[in-house]
Amino acid sequence: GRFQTASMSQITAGLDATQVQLLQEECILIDDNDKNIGTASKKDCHLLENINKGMLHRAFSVFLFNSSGQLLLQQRSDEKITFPSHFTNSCCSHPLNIPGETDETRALGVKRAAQRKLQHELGIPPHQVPVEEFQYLTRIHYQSGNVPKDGKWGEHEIDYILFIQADVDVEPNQNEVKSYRYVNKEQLKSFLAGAEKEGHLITPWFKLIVDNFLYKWWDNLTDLSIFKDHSHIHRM
Ligand code: DMA
Ligand code: MN
Repeated sequence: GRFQTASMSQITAGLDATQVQLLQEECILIDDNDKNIGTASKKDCHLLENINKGMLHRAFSVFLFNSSGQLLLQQRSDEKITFPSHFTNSCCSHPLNIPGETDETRALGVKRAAQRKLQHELGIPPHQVPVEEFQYLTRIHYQSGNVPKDGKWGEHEIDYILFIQADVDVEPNQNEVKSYRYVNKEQLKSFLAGAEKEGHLITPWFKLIVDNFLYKWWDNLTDLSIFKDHSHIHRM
């Protein structure tokens, strides 16, 4: 076939065993229009060798706000294979090729995956983030090599942006999450402005979303309907 199927344990030598296990997850392969065209392992989807040949998968990014309107930021664990130790939005991952998560009706598949990963990464009980409470804003198509640059791993996704406002109990899974904090707009702006000087790494997709969309959406948490765009995929 067109893509490499990675099987050599050499590729994952020295990486965290738990994170290597998760590379076996089955992601959803898509074309440029987000049409489901098959499946591939999380490992194959994130190898630059495949990405450089056009392999593209479906993903989501959750922005969780508490009832005071503060955004939950997470710092990825040092064990993550892609973008370790980076600060980013509340939770990101992929809908999997499993019953329920391939469902494209009202983006139900990605919403179910979001609920699953909020529990896995942050210990948030699913009943505190009901699937019907997620608001699907739009989709972003982007690509990035890993940081720190390892020449092996990267991202190439169409990313569903999901907002949810809920007061939740957070108990981080330390293999996934190094730290978390809630920030208001001013705190996020000063955190990002000082990040380079302070040595804080920020994920590329979070930067893109902040620079292009976040604040205008954040200003309208109580009525996001006019911002929802389910037809256009933003190429970034
Ligand atoms: C992948 O997130 C999704 C985006 C939008 C970058 P991730 O690397 O946190 O996925 P996972 O938690 O499944 O490793
Ligand atoms: Mn991905």
